[in-house]
Amino acid sequence: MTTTEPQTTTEAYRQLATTVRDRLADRHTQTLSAQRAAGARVLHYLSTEHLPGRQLEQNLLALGEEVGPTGRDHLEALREVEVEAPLGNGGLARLTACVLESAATLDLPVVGHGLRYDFGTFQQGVPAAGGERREWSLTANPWELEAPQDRVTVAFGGRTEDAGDPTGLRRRWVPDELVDAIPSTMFVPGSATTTVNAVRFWRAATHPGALDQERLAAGEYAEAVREATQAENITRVYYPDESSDHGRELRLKQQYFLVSGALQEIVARYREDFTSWTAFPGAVAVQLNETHTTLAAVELMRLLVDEHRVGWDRAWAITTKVFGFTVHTLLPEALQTWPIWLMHRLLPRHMEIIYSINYFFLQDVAVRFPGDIGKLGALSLIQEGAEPQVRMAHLALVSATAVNGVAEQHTRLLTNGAFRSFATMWPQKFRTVTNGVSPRRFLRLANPGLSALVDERLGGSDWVQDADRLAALAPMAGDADLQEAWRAVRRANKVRLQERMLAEVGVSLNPDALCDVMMKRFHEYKRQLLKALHVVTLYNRIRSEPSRDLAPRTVVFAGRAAPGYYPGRQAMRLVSAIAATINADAACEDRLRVVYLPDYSVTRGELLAPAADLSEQIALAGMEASGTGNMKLAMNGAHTVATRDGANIDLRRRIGVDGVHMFGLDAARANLLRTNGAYQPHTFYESDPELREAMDAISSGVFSGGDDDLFSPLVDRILGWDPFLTMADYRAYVDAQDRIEQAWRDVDSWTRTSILATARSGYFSSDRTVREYNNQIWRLRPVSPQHEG
Ligand code: B1H
Repeated sequence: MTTTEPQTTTEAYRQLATTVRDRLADRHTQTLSAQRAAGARVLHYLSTEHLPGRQLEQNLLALGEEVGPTGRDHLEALREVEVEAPLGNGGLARLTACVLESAATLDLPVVGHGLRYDFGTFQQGVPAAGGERREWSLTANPWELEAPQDRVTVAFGGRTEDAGDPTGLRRRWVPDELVDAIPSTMFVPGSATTTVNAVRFWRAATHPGALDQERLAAGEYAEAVREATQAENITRVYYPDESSDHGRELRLKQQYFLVSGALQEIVARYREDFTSWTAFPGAVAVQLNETHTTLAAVELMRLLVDEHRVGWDRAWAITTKVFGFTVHTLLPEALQTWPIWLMHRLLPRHMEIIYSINYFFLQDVAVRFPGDIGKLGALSLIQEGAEPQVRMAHLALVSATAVNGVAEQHTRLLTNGAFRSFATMWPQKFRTVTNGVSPRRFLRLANPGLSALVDERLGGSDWVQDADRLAALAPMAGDADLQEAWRAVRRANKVRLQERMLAEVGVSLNPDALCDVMMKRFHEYKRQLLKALHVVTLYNRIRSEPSRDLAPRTVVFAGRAAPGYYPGRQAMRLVSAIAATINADAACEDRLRVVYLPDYSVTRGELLAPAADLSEQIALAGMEASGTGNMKLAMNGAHTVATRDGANIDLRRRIGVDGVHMFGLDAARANLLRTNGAYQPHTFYESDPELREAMDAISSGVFSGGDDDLFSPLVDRILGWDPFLTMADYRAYVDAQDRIEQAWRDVDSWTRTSILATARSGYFSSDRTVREYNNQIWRLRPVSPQHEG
């Protein structure tokens, strides 16, 4: 690829990116024509969160640009300039990107839709400072192409009125606020195919009619403009804090803004090709990522019934064939509800439609569960109470043709728990599509050393498109030459990590130490605290017995917490305090190092995954829907220490018991203990000296410069209540870690298991995930565009 004489690396990056993007744009146009010519059904994947990661290398790879050794150096520098789009938080957002990339790789007609925030989620490290948002401005992203010609108008507020429909089901909405939505396209090339799909990121813009002409005429220019441009704030900032009414309102506005932009575009495109509505479900499928995009079903009803005068029953028959709904959580608090007063104010017509959907739905419930009044209240789309709410999950369950959990245990817990009655009513609606991760992103790009070794051993790189082929490594796992080469690559990855850590956090690591990685959002249920207690235990052992034979270990924590989530931020603070104390203690040198790595991102994950010897997946059983970090790390050859939770269970079944070290309570026992009133966390503290010493060290100020107030609330909380059973699982966890340490000392056997983890990770490719979505729900036909790149 040729570029004119660039002045700086940043400029060179931008020039190259722009050239690559334009080529992708051409291929995208060809892809769209081919899909259209084939009359293909198109799936629209709606998600409020996206984490596509850095684009340059991935897109060059997709275009088949050969990067020679000098180009590689050059590329290395250019790659580091790229700031990834911070449009999401964690697994859910990254899963979206993996699914979209796999769909393109499989030549499936899939379009992503998201929100084009100006300010993303970058949040700087140690949380005492409160966190920082970093701007990610439109001009700074060379990967997107704005499409102002595709602008649509989104309405809010106002009232509804009679539209002359005798059934009253069609009405007219008279909104009082109009906002324009402008999509930007980011291209999603498939791997080893010319298919280039796209994500549409919707940005709020001033509606031309919104300027108050009278005020302008009166010379009140500033006021008129300020008011009119207010609307642009809808997509200004990612993830407003929901603790205030104002934040909640903005969040709801964002969600509706996204689905309205997407649905208007979908319906308009459909109308270009079809005159009747009969073909709509055959032409369009929509996947709802979590409850955040549920309003899409209501918006489709509004468009059909009010704007296109389709009768209610027919519109409902169409709507209920279009949507798939993916659930990503088990936490009751994550199942969204919206106060009815807020819905009335912002979306009065949608509220009416929800009432009508609920009316008809509850009639079905009454037939299905005759005489069971309790069922009506339990299943209703409206949750009664002092502040009645719309239950978005129920709305999605009623509207969708298929509902899926993201790992087998997850679906089982949902259908036996929160969604039990729905599963009784519609057993055929429920299924599992186990998550996966892209082997391009997380093995090929993240771990070039291991990829080259795998290529060499397998005689080619077909595994990049067909991860099941990694299985051919399994028979070689005992081969001494391969083991040695495997270790050399892994060590080089740790050296790379070591260099970055030294430069960025000033901590020097021992590349021969066991690299123990916990990378994930900070959340109480994920139990960073349990890991912290283990680290403190190791520290106490070194302090009490300096000559003790301990395998050297580096523990890395990486993750972010929502700005308003106090327990998460406290845990981050504790972890960084522990790191500071241990790293400053000469007794720990070369034996124990702890790092809290700030600014967690996809790019950070790509640095950590290839270096991790041990993957921490220790959420309380029954809490983690699936997890995807578990897959990223195992694919790179990490051993896993895990609870019996989410996809850890699948991981153990596929990878084997040597590679996935299980410990602790299972979901049933954990649930019993949490609910039967018998749990007394302090008894564990009293009966386990190592646990007691660890807790005492934290509360007495060992990690807070003698300040015994800083962390004692945290300690008191887990001693008194401990909702995530940290105390109950501590001993099992520490014992598992001790066994892992023994296993680590047997270098050959450890390496063999590491090779087997990679060899058996093919199932966890998002290509398999997307194939399952397609076979079970979307039913798209692949279209391969036959054209020159
Ligand atoms: C997951 C979320 C999530 N589940 C609410 N739910 C959010 C919920 O902005 N919010 O309000 C944001 C994110 N994220 C994760 O999804 C699960 O915890 C993981 O277990 C799972 O692997 C991942 C992808 O399915």
